[in-house]
Amino acid sequence: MASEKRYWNKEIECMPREEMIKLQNERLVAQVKHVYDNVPYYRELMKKRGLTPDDIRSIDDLHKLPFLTKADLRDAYPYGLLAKPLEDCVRIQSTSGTTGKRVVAFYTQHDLDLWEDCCARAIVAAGGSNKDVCQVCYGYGLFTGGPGLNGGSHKVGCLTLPMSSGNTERQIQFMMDLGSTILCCTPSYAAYIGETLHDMGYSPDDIKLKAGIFGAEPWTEEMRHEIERLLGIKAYDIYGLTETSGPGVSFECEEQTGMHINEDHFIAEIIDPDTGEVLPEGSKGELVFTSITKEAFPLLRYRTRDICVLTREKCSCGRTLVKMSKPMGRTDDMLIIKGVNVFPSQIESVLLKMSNATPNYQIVVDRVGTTDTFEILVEISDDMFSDTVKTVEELSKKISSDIQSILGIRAKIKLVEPKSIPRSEGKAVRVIDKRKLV
Ligand code: DLL
Repeated sequence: MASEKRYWNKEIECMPREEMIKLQNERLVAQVKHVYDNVPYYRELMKKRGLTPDDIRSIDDLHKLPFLTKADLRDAYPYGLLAKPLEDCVRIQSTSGTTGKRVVAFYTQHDLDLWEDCCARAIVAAGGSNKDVCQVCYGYGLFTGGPGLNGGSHKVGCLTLPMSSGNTERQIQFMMDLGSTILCCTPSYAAYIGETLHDMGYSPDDIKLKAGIFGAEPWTEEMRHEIERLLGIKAYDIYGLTETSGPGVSFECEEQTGMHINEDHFIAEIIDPDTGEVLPEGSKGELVFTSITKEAFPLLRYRTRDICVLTREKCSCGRTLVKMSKPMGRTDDMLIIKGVNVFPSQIESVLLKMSNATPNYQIVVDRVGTTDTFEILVEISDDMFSDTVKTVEELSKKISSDIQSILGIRAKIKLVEPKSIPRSEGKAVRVIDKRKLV
């Protein structure tokens, strides 16, 4: 199965480079005109730069356009960036942000269709077909995860289980009764489902799952291996954000070395987050997307704040679509502790290398006087829990020294009982920052 070539839309996914550029040029020119004519907010941004749609003739002119940021989306909330009359819009989705104004994205029927098509590509790349039973445990509702994968699964013709998240034992029961073969959820929830399966006395041999499509939060290669082991599946990454429709902006193929971006819908750039300068292929920087097919909520040069690398190296799957690395952090959720930049994924990689620690952790940052405190709660495994104090102390020291060697700062490690860190049914809460830095 793994070596089979699997495409939802082979013509697009394997399109020769020159043809893709031609398609992108045509779509970009039309999209800039559409936005200029219909979105006064963006028209003003362009005017400030002395630009009209005639100045954008191909993707070589893309760099001339102003960036759009989350602050713009908040400014224009709720209808200010809408590019179609309300009567043409059929859906909204929204970010999970709990502070300030939410980001609201709008869809015409055409937009929903394209979005679901992108998700269908991801499902097929993970081995899905109309013979599959696809269990969708991303949240449904305003969050894009459930509706996006649900729509993609329908398109592919899978028998779709719209479970949403939560009630994990019932998830497993359904998985067994209905013979689910594909699981879609956040990686942290996938790991939790895997743990619960084992706690219920089952093994991967008792279920029919073969693949999982996991995204919406950062996860490491080590976490992938752990999920693959717990559930006996191949775990595929999927990326997207509400602003660009939701999941399916990019997806992993069987090579599992980065996510192919659906370039017929999104033009990707990597920029220096400080200067805004476009960086050459292979550089690490902030990912910027221009959506060239969306009707209701098209975004030109939208700054995602996700840090990653793009590569056009030939992929053994045959797809010619550019690949993005896993996001390596964000320009905004990066923690600065004692002056050092800390990405939670760095801590996760350390923990996953320890046989007696679990990937369930929580970073607690606080400030006493002017000094930051940095504590990491780490759940130990069941086996370790019954071990001697000495072995537990040794594990704590090992984690502490590995973290210090990676980050250059000391963290206080607090080993806690198995299952004592609250589990998440959506995105895991990895960081508790009590410093009130803003
Ligand atoms: O998380 C959309 C989504 C749903 C993607 C289901 C994949 C699967 P938002 O809630 O708007 O949308 O959050 C978007 O989540 O900018 C990234 O920082 C992060 N993110 C999304 N996918 C991944 C991933 C959805 N595969 C923000 N790896 C993005 C790492 C991811 N981070």
